Amino acid sequence: NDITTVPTKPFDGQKPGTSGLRKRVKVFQQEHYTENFIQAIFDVIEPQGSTLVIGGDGRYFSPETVQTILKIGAANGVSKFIVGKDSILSTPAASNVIRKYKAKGGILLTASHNPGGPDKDFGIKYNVSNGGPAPEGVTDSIYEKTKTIESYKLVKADPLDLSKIGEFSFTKSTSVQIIDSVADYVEMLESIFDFPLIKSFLSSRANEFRVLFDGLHGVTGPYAEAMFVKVLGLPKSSVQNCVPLPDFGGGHPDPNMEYARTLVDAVEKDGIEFGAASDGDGDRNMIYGKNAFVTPSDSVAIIAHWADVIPYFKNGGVKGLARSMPTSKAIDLVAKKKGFEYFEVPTGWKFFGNLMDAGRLSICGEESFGTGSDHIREKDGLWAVIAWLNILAAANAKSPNKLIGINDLLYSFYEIYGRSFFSRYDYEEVPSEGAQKLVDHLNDAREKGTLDNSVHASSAGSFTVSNLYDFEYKDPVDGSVSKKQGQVITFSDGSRVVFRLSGTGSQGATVRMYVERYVAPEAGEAELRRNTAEGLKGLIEVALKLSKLDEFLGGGKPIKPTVIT
Ligand code: VG1
Ligand code: CO
Repeated sequence: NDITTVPTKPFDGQKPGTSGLRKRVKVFQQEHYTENFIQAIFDVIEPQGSTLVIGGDGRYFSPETVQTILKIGAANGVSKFIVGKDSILSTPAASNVIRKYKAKGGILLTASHNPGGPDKDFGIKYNVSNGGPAPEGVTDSIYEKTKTIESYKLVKADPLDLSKIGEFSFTKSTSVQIIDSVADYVEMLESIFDFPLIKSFLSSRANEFRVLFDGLHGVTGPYAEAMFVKVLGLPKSSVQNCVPLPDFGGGHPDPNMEYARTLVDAVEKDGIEFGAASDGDGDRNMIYGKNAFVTPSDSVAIIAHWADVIPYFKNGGVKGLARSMPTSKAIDLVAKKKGFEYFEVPTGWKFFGNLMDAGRLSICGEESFGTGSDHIREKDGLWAVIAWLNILAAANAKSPNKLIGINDLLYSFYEIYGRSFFSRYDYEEVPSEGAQKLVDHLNDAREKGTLDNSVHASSAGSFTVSNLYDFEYKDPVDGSVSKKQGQVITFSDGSRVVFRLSGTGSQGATVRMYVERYVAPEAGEAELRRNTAEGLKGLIEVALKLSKLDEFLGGGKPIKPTVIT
């Protein structure tokens, strides 16, 4: 086939963030914009003779972009593309497919939990051969290429029908295999969990323990139907909003109490014991049941605590644990008690991959509803949900008379380890100057030591600042250093507040404030079971005052967070 070279000019700002390049659809639709970024990927990865996977959450502008990737990829020497049917492969499913078929890497078309549609967001992310997000070295090189690009190459070819499974020749030297989006993923989960145990638990307690999964019209719908209805034999009513839509039905496919309203409402209305939801691309999860909410920081710690009821960990052992820096330290306590190595890495899943590849990490998570393990190199929403069902099934197998529910697992965990009250306040799309002033203010305090040992009164007693630092990470495997990964204020009682700017927004700046306060088991039941907002009230007052957040972001007036999780 003829290869055409198309002249182009660089676009500003094609810098991948925490998780790929995310912009408004309209930005990607500009002539040459998407092509430039894709060519920049091929300029970096040496694609000659390679196999690449293409997947994504099926959002608006995905099918067109798949065709663009095929044409540019064929011109750049890719031998074979493996593509999810209808351009759909959830992020965890794509990670698995890259690993299973030993591909060189994969291109994922997703902006995760950001809304989709013609006026909303699109995203492109490159994953490497271990199935995980490209490390910073690679994304930096891609960005450098976008700044000097003068042309891209493409072949002339008719659009390929993405709805037919099978292997097709696209050009003389490039073939395309369209695969079932779900089958490999289901097979993988079946090799990890104790499905006979989960099935017997769900069928024997069907009246007392109902399950509801909400796909929020993201990519997980077909995966969830396969798992819950086909594999676990639950009724069809145990899944809802499971048809993936290019605009997610107009919603915000983010599994938290704010945006997963359809789940929260249904759980409350019908008194459902176990509810769960996932995000647009299927890597996040929320566990939420009748009067029971699991913070992601607790979720990963509890999975780690119970790991040996999951066959994958029972057989392979737990090699180590990890969390992203702002995530609560609950999982550290599990590691200490059980004697596992543990790590604190910067926000974003890419930092876990090296540790896993080196055989030092099995279970990890982020406070942003991300939980996962070394079965793949992305966080995995449905994996986490099934992990919880596996744990509940195992706990109930030992308790034939009393049903053990979500709260029982939480409370028994707190009794052993104590509780890390945790919350995150997001201030979305605030003016960048204000956000920068807040960062500068904290930098200034750090340099001059003005906050050191200062005492701050609150409605819940006083807090004394013990330290203020910029989080920096040195990868223990390859020695690479990532600086300025968030500003941390610690207090003498072990409490902690973190400020960070988001790296996934598509417009303006988003400031995240993370607060954590630890309460030891000796504090007693009443204290351990308090509501999160109450448990953190005093610390939040102090955090807002210290950072002068209202002054910088609200122009002196109190400003409310857009979302509290
Ligand atoms: C956010 C989360 C982070 C997560 C990232 C990608 O990043 O805080 O924990 O890894 O999204 O998740 P940021 O830079 O906006 O804080 V996903 O599901 O969007 O791939
Ligand atoms: Co996601």
